[in-house]
Amino acid sequence: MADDLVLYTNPQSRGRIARWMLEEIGQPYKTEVLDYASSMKAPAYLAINPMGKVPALRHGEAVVTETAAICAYLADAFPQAKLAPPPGDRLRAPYYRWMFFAAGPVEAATSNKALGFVVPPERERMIGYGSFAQVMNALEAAVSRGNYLVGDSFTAADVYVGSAIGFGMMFGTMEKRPAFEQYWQRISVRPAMARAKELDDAQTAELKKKAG
Ligand SMILES: N[C@@H](CCC(=O)N[C@@H](CS)C(=O)NCC(=O)O)C(=O)O
Repeated sequence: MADDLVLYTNPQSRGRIARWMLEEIGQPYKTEVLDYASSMKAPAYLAINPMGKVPALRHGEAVVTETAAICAYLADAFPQAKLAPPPGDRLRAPYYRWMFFAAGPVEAATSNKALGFVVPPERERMIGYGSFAQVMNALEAAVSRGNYLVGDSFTAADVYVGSAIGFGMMFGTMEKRPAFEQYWQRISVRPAMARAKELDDAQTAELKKKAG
């Protein structure tokens, strides 16, 4: 149907972030679970995301990939959920700032850390994230400003940046600074987060059962 929302995902992936965002939005959506070894690289899915990666979101005819873009798209497509400052509002500045900061510098710094790659100090100027320590310090200041990243209400930036922090601490790619732990505790109590987790955990169990 014209306005159908479909989430292409795997329950053990960044798709968990997109699902959390969908649960925050509160609109009905369908889920298509893809398998890492097969359907994610099959022509039918490559036509949706040529990267062969999840998550992806279809909204009618529109397709959006990249988890941060999915969160931002949903917040704008469903403004009644009040998960983004309206276009033109000055709060769009911190909203964009932290969303892009997490999708760029944070993602690159934590991935490189996981691979054991350290930027040589003399090359920090040309690397967009500078150093891992600089990224962590900037992020710590951002989450220490108030309860949320943007103004005084929860937004899609908290879903995306918060997930980077929460999952990062869980997988050991993010430092467990007290400010990160306190921020994660504040935002991970959202009922939408609990619903998303329950759905993804159930799907994980189902996949494991199928695999034997
Ligand atoms: N930049 C993408 C990254 C997506 C990504 O790497 N997804 C992983 C799972 S978390 C994946 O689909 N990997 C499968 C593969 O590359 O074969 C985003 O933010 O959505």
